[in-house]
Amino acid sequence: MKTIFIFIGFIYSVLLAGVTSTSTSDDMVETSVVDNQNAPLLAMFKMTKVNKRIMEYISDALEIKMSNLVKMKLEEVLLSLDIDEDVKQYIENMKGNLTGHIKREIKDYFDDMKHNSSDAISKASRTEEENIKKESKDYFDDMKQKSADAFSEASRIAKENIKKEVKDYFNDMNQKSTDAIYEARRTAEENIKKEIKDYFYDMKQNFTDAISEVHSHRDCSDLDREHFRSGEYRIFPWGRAGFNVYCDMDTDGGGWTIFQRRQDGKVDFYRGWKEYVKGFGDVRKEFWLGNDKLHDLTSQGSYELRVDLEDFNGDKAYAKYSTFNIGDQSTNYILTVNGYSGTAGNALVYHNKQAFSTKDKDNDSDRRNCAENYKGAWWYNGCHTSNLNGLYVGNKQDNKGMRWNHWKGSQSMKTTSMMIRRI
Ligand SMILES: [Ca+2]
Repeated sequence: MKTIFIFIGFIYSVLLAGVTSTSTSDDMVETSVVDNQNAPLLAMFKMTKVNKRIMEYISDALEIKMSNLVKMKLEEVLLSLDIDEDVKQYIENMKGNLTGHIKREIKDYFDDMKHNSSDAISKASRTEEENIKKESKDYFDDMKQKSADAFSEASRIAKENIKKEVKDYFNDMNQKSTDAIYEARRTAEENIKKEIKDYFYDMKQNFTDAISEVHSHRDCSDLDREHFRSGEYRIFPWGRAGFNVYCDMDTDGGGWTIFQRRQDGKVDFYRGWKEYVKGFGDVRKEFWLGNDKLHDLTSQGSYELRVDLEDFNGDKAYAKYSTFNIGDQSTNYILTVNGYSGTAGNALVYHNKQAFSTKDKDNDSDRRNCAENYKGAWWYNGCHTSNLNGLYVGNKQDNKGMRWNHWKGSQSMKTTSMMIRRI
């Protein structure tokens, strides 16, 4: 048993002291051991000589015993170290240190991070700004270019449109001009036609005048009735200085020289002696040719008279006298009329052999001033059965009007004409 303890002591001392073993020779082992009196011993073992059985026994026992011993001894050591407090303290210290360190490190880290970040951000910002600036510039350059292009394109399109509009405008203008020119030309043509017509009419008139002059037409009856139409012509009674008259070349065979016409009341017929002697109005419209002319004309030969009447109902009638003559001024233009025929009745016979009277020269056979009473100028007797130079009173019955008693009584006429033709 004592040997076993020696071995145990030997193993234990090896464990605790870390004693080195040294090989001497062959299988001889020399090692220091401590006995149970704590005396150091030096033991020499010849391992080949240890009984194999002992070796096994020792091995098993050692294993069990060592295991238990180590366990026990470690627990004792751990208990003796008062490990709880120490570890706690250590951990606390470590924790404190670590916390501070970690805090510092974290702060540093974040400071660093922040700094780096700031720098990064700053740098990034600067870069970004640069980039943005550049991009903006590029963008605006691009926009500018695009705008320029767009503007250029717009300008081109606008130009095209303007060109087209101008073209259209000019086409339109051209069309309008053409139309205007056409219209102007048409109007001009019409005017020219009219002017030519008027010109030829005047030429004809002048020609007629010339012919008249050459042939010394004494009145309208001298005009060639096959070649001359109704109109104004110059005649030369007695070969004296001529005057213009209106020739009716249509009615009743034509060749009639008209000396009185009324048609619308535009000319005042209530006039004095001198005017009736000289004549007034327009031979193409309303007029009295004049007593002197009537005398000159009717003294050239034998004349017939035709009186045409129309009332406001459109009724027409005529009175024709195969003898008609007007005396000279010394007779006060005395009327000679005979040989009635026609449809209007003989309303002049009552005035046969009567002098001409005006409001200012009473040559009638009545104690009254017939011209003044009946507002006319006529060969009044006492006073009248016809009054064709009376007032233009319109469609009504009035003895002061243009009446032809034997046809419509006191009804005033709408139109009248008196004309002569040499027989
Ligand atoms: Ca009288």
